[in-house]
Amino acid sequence: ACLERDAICLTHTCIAAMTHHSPEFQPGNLDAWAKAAAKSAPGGDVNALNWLTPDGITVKPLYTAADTQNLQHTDTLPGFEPYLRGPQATMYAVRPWTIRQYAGFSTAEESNAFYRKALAAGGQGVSVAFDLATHRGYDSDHPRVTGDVGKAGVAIDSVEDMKILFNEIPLDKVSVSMTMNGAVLPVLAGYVVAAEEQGVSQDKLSGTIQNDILKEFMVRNTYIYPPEPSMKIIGDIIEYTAKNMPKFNSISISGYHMQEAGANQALELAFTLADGKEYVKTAIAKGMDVDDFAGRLSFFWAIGMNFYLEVAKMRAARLLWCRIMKGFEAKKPKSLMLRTHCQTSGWSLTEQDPYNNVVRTTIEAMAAVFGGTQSLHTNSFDEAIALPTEFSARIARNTQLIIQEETHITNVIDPWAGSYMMEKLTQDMADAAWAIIEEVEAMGGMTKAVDSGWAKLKIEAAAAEKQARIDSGKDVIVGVNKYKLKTEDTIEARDIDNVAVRDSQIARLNAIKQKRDAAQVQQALEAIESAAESGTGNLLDLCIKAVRVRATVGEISDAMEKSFGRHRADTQKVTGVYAAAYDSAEGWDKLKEEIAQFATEQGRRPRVMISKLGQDGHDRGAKVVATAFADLGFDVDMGPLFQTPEECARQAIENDVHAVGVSTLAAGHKTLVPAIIAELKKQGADDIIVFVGGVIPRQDYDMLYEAGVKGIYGPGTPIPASAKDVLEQIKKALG
Ligand code: MLC
Ligand code: 5AD
Repeated sequence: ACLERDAICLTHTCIAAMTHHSPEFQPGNLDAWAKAAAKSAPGGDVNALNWLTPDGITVKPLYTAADTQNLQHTDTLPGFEPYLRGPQATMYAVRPWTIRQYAGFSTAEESNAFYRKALAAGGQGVSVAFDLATHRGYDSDHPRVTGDVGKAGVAIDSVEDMKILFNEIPLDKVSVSMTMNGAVLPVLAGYVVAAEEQGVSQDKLSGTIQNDILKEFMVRNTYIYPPEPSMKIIGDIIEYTAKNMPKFNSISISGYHMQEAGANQALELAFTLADGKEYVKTAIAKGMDVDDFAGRLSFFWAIGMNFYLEVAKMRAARLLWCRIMKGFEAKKPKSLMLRTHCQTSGWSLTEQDPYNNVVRTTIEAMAAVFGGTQSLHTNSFDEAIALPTEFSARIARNTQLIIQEETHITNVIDPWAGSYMMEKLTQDMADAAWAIIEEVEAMGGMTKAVDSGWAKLKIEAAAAEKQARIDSGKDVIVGVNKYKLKTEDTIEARDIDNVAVRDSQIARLNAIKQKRDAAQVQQALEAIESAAESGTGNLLDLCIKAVRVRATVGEISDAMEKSFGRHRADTQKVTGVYAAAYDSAEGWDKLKEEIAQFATEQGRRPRVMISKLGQDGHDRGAKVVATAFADLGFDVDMGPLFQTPEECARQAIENDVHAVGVSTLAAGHKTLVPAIIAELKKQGADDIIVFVGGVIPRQDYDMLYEAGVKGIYGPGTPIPASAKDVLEQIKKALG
């Protein structure tokens, strides 16, 4: 009788009651429910209510005890193997996660002031964002980084900058995360020496260095050296920290950037754990005992809008890592438990109607917390526009404080446990990821999967599919492809005076170079160079010595580059994926026809070069645009990463393109875009038009148009719309 009433009846209590009392509703006998549900299901088919996720997992409208009958993990406890329910026995009931907001911009002084204010206002840990020049091992005076210094993070050239960065932040008490992968040695060394000069010894330092190079080759792209020497560096860091810095996490194995680049949750989970396996193998190959270092390996997930799957992913991650580490014969509990940081998804946030982002971030933060994170960054609502202002950073931080201190969510450990759905999805997610891990294993491990470009292409294909689903309205984003505002208010955005930062950094660099003992610096750099060459000696140890005598980030990086070389990536791109997933033929076919017609009239297809300028390695957008434009019929060249405006102009001219499209996500546009236009002119090709896409505050549009830009396509622009506009602009330029 109960089942003939409405859906509200199907609450957990009701189902539980029915399971006990109603013979027609045994877990094994769902026919009665299916019949009742079919009455209101589309086409009378309950299966039509299933959702097949991008991970290939079927999420059903109803889960019952039948779904959890054969699961093995369901009666485990937190703080015990396989740690699925959390690494600590008490979790947040005793100590909530660390509120650790990632931040850094312009100078060390400004960033230090920001950290201190944040700590005073409820922040609990520090997390440093470095500028792209630092990431890539260039001092601020290097000609390749003119547009990047101080932009996407703080500029650090030497230990003097580091000392200012951590001024009055007691490094024996406050744990510090540093997101650094390329120039990981000089930066970690700088932190160690800054602490030393603050009176804090290495054994007291607690924190985390990202130090995860494999994902850089796949997605984040702030590598310096080729894979092999990069892995050697990681081995040296694990070795040194295990010996001298027992409280310091030697690595933060990151899936975050994979999801940001387009990966679904199963891919993110699988590739990240597979990366973890490679690092374990690297350290073991150095002769280390697994239990001497594994307890300080940590992880990092992105948490997007796919609420249930994100919670399931985090639970599955702990289950699988325990399984993997047992495979390495790890014995200590700390070696078997996966501890993680999470960051809400930047990609999920929109430029349009930006206060909606507060809501999105709250939902994502809840998923991270229900998933049992150890540390969390919540993004600011102006994410898709610029780096956070004081105001937006406060709201982001308060989102976590409110969850911690107002909701009582922290009182219960792993509260989703026992949910039929959550337990089943946890298993489904674990199975989906494990299948990918086995596929990677069959290829010879993640280093091989990365080297061959396979892993990167898998993520790029997922990104192109996702974009096509959004552009054709299948995936809804409120305020972007549905419920759009007629007019958008502009909001205040942080602006960084890149020229002033660069000038002050150069002045400080020059002062340091005058004061230091040049012979000592030379000697220390030579020691690094010869260790890099011979493969003997611990590079972190040598870098710490060099930093003490005031060698700079750029000099130390150069010393190693001499024998390691600088990595150059192939630019492969996927094809056909966007078109296949784009589900709205109307405008698409018409545009394809127009492009074909252009080719007939002009004797060749419209040719565009998609470019990344400066040190900005975020290439998801560029790759998605390139593949979609190609699917539409454009002839597309993909410029290599890290071009200078001059190199980009030269390549555009050599390839005889009609247009250059600059993709910019790291705030370098005000310097780099006018520079490419000037270079094209200088090299006699001002007939090549320039358009720009990416994260660009509205406030900057006018100056870009005045500089000669023909089109600006912010986040959320459907690709067919930008493609049509580019085609029109090319036609106009051709007269
Ligand atoms: C915690 N503790 C408990 C407890 N909860 N003890 C008893 N009972 C409980 N319930 C103990 C822990 O064991 C630990 O001690 C100490 O308290 C601190 O807790 P933690 O849980 O380890 O937290 P934390 O120190 O914050 O470390 C979290 C971490 C770490 C392990 C995930 O690696 C970390 O902070 N990562 C942050 C990474 C980050 O911010 N990255 C930013 C990337 S941004 P003990 O002694 O056991 O250690 C980015 C963007 C870009 O990458 O630019 O692309
Ligand atoms: N300060 C604060 N947050 C930053 N992010 C990147 N750089 C900074 C910075 N300097 C955040 C954004 C981005 C993610 C990678 O990290 O949310 O999406």
